[in-house]
Amino acid sequence: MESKDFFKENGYYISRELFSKDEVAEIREHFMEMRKEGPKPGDMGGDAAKGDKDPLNLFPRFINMHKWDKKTDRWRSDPRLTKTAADLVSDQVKLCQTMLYFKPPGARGQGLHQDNQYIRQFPIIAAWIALDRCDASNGQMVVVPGSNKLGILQTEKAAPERSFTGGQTKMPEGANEVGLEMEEGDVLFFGGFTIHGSYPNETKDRFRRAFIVHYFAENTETLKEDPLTSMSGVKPEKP
Ligand SMILES: O=C(O)CCC(=O)C(=O)O
Repeated sequence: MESKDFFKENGYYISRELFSKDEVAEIREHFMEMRKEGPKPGDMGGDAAKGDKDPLNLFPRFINMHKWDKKTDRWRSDPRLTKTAADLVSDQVKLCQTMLYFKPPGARGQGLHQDNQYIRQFPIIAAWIALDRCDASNGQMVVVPGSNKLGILQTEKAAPERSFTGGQTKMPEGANEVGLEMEEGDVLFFGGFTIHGSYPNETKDRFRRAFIVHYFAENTETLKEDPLTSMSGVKPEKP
């Protein structure tokens, strides 16, 4: 099946080996060095009350690094990402946000959700670049194929021992979760209505790092704020 048809049907598409091992190593090392520099604007993930028992306190997620990091600013507009994203949404794309998930050994995942439960403009599309091999043991990405056709869904609280974010999608009946095995340099593209997320990294020694760029289509529509379908309406459970 053509990439575009696959994306339309399933809500995601993996472009294998889009980045070389050397490129991935450069991106990975750049962000590991940057993490050592200390706190950055928008850091998120750890539970401060747990101290060094929560690995995400040492490796919180970066967000919008392009605002203060020149390399991110360059990488986010790599034509391999923007052209594929534009082709899949059948429109030009423009930047929405950049993120870097470190997901160290023992880290919690992120409750399954639709990105449009956070970002209220659509269409959006994510390019999720694997910086490590990802499989079930280190908390690979999980998607619900076909959920892209369901529109915006209801939210609910996520389990704090499994998810570093407070909310998740209320799973529709019959939803079939599929774990995606990826190698470093593979890129997963997924749309804003596609249910996706990840479970904890159960390994003792393998990171599951990802560099993520979200794009808006050039032409978007707005979803009204609605406490039932928006993550801002979810009051997280205390861990
Ligand atoms: O990397 C993950 O575990 C989740 C990422 C995600 O939800 C996203 O990029 O929108």
